[in-house]
Amino acid sequence: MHNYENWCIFVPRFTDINLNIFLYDRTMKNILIIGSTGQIGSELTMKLRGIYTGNVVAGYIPGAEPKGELLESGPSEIVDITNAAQIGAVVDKYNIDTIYNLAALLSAVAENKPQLAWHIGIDGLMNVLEVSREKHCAVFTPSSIGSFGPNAPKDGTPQDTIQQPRTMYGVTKVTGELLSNYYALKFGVDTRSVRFPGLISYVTPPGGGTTDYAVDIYYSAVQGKKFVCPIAAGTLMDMMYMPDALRAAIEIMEADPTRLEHRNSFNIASMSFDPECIYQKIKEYIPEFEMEYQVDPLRQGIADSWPNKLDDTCARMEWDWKPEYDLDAMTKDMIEKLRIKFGINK
Ligand code: AKB
Repeated sequence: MHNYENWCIFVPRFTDINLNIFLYDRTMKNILIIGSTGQIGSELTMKLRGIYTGNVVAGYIPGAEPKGELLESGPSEIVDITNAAQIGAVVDKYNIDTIYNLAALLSAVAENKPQLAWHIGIDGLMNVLEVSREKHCAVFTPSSIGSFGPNAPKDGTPQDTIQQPRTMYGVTKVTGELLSNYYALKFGVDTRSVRFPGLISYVTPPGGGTTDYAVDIYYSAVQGKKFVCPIAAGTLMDMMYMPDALRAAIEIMEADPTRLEHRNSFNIASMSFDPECIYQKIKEYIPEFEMEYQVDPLRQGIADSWPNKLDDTCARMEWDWKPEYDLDAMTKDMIEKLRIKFGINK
């Protein structure tokens, strides 16, 4: 069933030659999500399936198979990002026009496996871009606050500034931004991206990120456990609630290309806090909650090299980006949803 609010008139560019006006359905897209069972992918795939009427294909690797609703609500296929032929075959089979490339190792894991991080992040991206060049797909590849290094301005980090990360994660993110821009300029591939902050969600836990503490802290609080924080008090980082992040990923791909002065990648922001601040916020809802610090030198080193807070003015100007959740609204929702998840009545 089509929702006619989503239909729009498409006027071909050369109207003097061909005066036909086509009606086309903006919700008709065939989408492949690479890494569909990860922290972002598991929720983004479901959200895309709720919006688009075409095939929304959940790409996964063996060992990370989709389950439950994710498996049952649409097609899924094995898609290893390091295998270009496999990506191409799935694109052909489902007539894919848009690829969400979510395959990556998060920052702390990437520091321990730098070669694999490059292989997935860059060799994999190259495969996605080549398939997209040949088969005319639009591509979303997330970047991160980790694409900045210690010599970028820490507060109000601008959209366009020095990007010299000292982590392999950051190196792959900056390289990915440049490579994606190159494919847009050189080959006209419709590549777009946002720089995600730490993402917080009650659905699928992250694995191996520097910002993961801001998810883990809610799990401990709701389950009545003392939280051991691996990040030092006073360490500010940008964070975002998953519903805002999912909306950003979809809105940037729907944005009017004639308004975009940037493509890869846009700063987006919604809240910035340190461990003490989120701890105090949770205590407003769970007063008995306790936390102690055992700083992890690897994660702390990475966090110290990242910005405190990004300036997202360009995203606001070029595609009307606007977050909906602040720390208080997120905390309320996280606690409510995790209590339901764990069957805790309060
Ligand atoms: C990580 O901590 O590695 C990620 C990120 C901020 O990109 N969550």
